Amino acid sequence: MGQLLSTAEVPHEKDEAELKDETHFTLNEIKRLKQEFQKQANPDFTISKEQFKSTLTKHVHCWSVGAQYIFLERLFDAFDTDRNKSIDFREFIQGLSVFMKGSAEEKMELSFRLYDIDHSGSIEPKELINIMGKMYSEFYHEDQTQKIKQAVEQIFADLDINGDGSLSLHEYKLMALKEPMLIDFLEQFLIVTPE
Ligand SMILES: [Ca+2]
Ligand SMILES: [Ca+2]
Repeated sequence: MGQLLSTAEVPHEKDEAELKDETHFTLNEIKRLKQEFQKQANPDFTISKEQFKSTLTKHVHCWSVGAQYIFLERLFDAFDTDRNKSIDFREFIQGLSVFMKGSAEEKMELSFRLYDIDHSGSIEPKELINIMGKMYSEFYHEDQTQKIKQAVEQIFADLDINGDGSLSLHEYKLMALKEPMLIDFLEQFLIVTPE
């Protein structure tokens, strides 16, 4: 798996069938998404961050354009699993499969990656402060920095079980039980409109 599209060419029938097996999409849905992808794609069948944003804007609901921008920036990063700053068709389909149709568990893993800005595999306080700060500044007019820092301190006091100063995926998943608001915070974007 993965090799067939690694050269980022237009996917063939067999790649589409493979993607169907790996994701929650039907073959028809994959073909339709391919057309949508193709409208934006470069000749090597990849899309840049800007192309990604304009492809997904209509699928993402947001209370403000600014929040949508921040969210799509993070989503691009989470979709770009090989971190080459472009999204190939496989990354697109695999990411969308979780985004649009993923199980609660898969969506939680995606939202973990949205917070894990440096791809270290764990969430550090500065990452939470950064994203919550940007999001809240779209929502509130006065400066929330102090409140956010306190909230993040409390989250780490509660959830950083092994005390290493970062949240592992396992610790993050416990947050769903203890601090559902923080998970909902990003997951509210993960509800997408069917076409
Ligand atoms: Ca990539
Ligand atoms: Ca990190």
